[in-house]
Amino acid sequence: MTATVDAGQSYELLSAETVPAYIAGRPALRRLLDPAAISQVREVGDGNMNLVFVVEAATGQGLVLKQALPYVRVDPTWPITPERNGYEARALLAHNSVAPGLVPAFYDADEARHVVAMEDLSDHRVWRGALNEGLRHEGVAADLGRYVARVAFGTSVFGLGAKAHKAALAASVNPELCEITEDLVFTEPYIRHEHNRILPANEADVAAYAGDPEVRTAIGAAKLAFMTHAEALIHGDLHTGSVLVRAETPGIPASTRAFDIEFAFYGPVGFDIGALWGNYLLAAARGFALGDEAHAAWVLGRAEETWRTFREEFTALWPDRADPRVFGDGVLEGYLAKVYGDAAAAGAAKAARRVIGFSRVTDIETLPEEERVRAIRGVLRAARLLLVEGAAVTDPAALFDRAGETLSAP
Ligand code: SR1
Ligand code: MG
Repeated sequence: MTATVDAGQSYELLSAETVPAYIAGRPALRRLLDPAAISQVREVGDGNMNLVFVVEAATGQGLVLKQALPYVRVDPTWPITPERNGYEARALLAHNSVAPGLVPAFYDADEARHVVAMEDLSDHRVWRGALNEGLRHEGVAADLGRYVARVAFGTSVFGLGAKAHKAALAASVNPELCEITEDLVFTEPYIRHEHNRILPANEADVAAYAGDPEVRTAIGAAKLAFMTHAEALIHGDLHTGSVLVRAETPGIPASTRAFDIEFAFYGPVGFDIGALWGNYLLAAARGFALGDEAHAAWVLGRAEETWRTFREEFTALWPDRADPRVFGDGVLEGYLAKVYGDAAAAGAAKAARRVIGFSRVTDIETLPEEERVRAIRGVLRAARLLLVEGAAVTDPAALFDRAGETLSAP
C-alpha cells in the first residue's frame, strides 16, 4: 500500500509480508538480522499514529520497525506529517548517547519511507498496563528520573555548550508535533471543542476546573513555557504508555526504557517530569476507584522518587557543565526550582487532558461508569492543586500526599 502526503509525495507502507524484503534492502538491518532466518513478523502498533512491526528470527535476533503514517491512525481524516519519524530517529540517537540503556538501541533510519529501526524489547511490557493490573515494578520511577536528568543535562547548554546547543536546537524544531500538544494538552480541554467527551455526571467538575480563573492563568503560563523554553531535547510525550518495563528474574536484570520519542523537541525539562507525575495521578485515581488504596499510595510515592533521582543525577552531572563561569551553584538551585514548578503545572495539564479531551487512557476508561465519574472528579481536583499550589509545595512527597487526599475525597 502507498501513502500520499502533501505535494503529492508518496511512500510505500510496510506490511508483515513486505518486511523481510525491506530488511534485505537495508544494509544496516540485514547485517543485524538475516532476512532468510525471519520466523515471524507481527504488527503490534496500538498507539494513535504509527505502524509498528516486531521482527523475530529463528536465530534469536529481533528488531522493531516503526513507520509513520501520514495521518492519525485512529482518525485517518486528520493528517500528520510523517517527517516526525526523522525527528524520532535523531532524538533516539541523541538520547542513546546521553542515556544509554534507558531507551531502545538505534539501528537505522530511512528518511524516504519514514521508518526507524530499533531494538526489539518484546521481553518488556508497557508500564501503563502493568500499573493497571496493580503491579509494582520497583526502580522504574527512579530510572526515569535519571533518564530525564541525563537528557536534561546532556542535550542542554550545560552539557553541550552554547554553540552545539543552538545547532541541536535548530535541527530539532518539530512544529507539527508541538502543535498537537499545544492543542490537545494546553488548549482544547479549556474551551468548547469537538474532541472533548464529558460524562453528564462530570459536567460540573469540568466546568469548575476549566472555568477557574487561577487554573486558566496557570495553564496559559504552562503553555507559554512549553512553547518558548528551549532547555533540552525532551522526550515530549513521557506518559506511562511510553515506558517499557521488565522485572528482574533469575539471571535477567530489571530494565526500564523510554520509547516513542516522536514528540521530541527543545522544550522545558519539567514537561517530561510532569508527564510522569500526571500519569501517576491517573494510575492512583484508578487504584482509589477500585478500592486498592495501597496501590494508589505506592503509585503516588513514585512522584517523589522520580523527582529525587532526577535532582540527584542532574546535580551529579553539574560539575561537568561546559561553562561554569557564571553558572554557579545558585543557578543550579534556581534551575531545579524552575523545573519543579514546570513539572507541577505540566503534570496537571497532562492528567486533565486525559479525562476531558482527545486520547483517553485505559487507567480511567476501563473503569465502570460510576467509578470513572469519581476518578475523573478526583483527577481534576488534583490537577487544580498541582496547577495552583504545586510550585509552592517544594516537598514532592507532601505535594503528592495532598494530591492523594484530593483523589480519594468523596
Ligand atoms: C493525535 S495524537 C494524540 C496523542 O497521542 C500521543 O500519545 C500524544 O499524547 C498525543 O497528544
Ligand atoms: Mg506516543
